[in-house]
Amino acid sequence: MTTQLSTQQATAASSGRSATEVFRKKAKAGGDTSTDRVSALVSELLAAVHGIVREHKLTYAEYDALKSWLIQVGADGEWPLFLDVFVEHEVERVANENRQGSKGTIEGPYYVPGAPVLGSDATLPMRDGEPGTPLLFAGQVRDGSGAPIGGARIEIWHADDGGFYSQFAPAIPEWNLRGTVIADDEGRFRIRTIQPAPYQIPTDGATGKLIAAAGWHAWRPAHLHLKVSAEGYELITTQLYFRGCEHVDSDIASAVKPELILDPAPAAGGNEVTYDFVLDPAS
Ligand code: MBD
Ligand code: FE
Repeated sequence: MTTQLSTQQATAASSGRSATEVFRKKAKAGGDTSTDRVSALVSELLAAVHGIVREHKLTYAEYDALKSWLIQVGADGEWPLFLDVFVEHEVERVANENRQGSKGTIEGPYYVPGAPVLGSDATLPMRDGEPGTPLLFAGQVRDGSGAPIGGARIEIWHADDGGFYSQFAPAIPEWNLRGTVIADDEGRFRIRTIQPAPYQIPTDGATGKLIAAAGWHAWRPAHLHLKVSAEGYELITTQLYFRGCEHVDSDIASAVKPELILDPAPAAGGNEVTYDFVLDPAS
């Protein structure tokens, strides 16, 4: 259960500001996009907008509402959240369409590099009496021929039993439910954690207000985030979901794929599930 205090304090402004700061640290503006490509991409985006204006006879009141909303997305620090929820899934599909190994999906706004390094038989950092159903998540990392990849890195991060991420909601220890697990010589890992709760887009920020105005729901199904990597292989960014869990068929971020749904089995003292990763050779 989440306390009333942390529910009230996990505001759009607190999570959005952190997500914007984290993104600025990793992003290099500009990249290597040529002038021609910038011109083509921006022209087509604007032409699509103009087409919608004509087709729906957009009013000045609606145009002003759009302007206010765009200004508010920035003020709330919600560009990472908005874009990762509504756009990243298509970028990920295109980027990984030729992948042979395990499926990936979107990264989302709440990854932080540098989580504590743990051995192959790991318990994620968590608070005394961390609420939630215990989960043992185990598996093996292999290449396309089935050979184990010893020493593979499994970075894992996920929300707590209230749906909150450490570093993006107040009063949670810095690396809570985040770790960098190093697989053993046979590529195997065992990770003890708790099952995350579904994630609700903050209702007090620009993204949540848009969702409410459109009459949509604001939920992502419960999920584990992972980055799996090894020297000489392509890194996979992925998420795993839980069969039968709420919103698994209606993710607001459109990031669920059938291959990414786990079937945990009840065991003594919690749930257990296995999942193996297959990495492509580095290109
Ligand atoms: C999340 O937890 C998430 O994973 C994504 C993609 C967007 C918003 C919140
Ligand atoms: Fe998430």
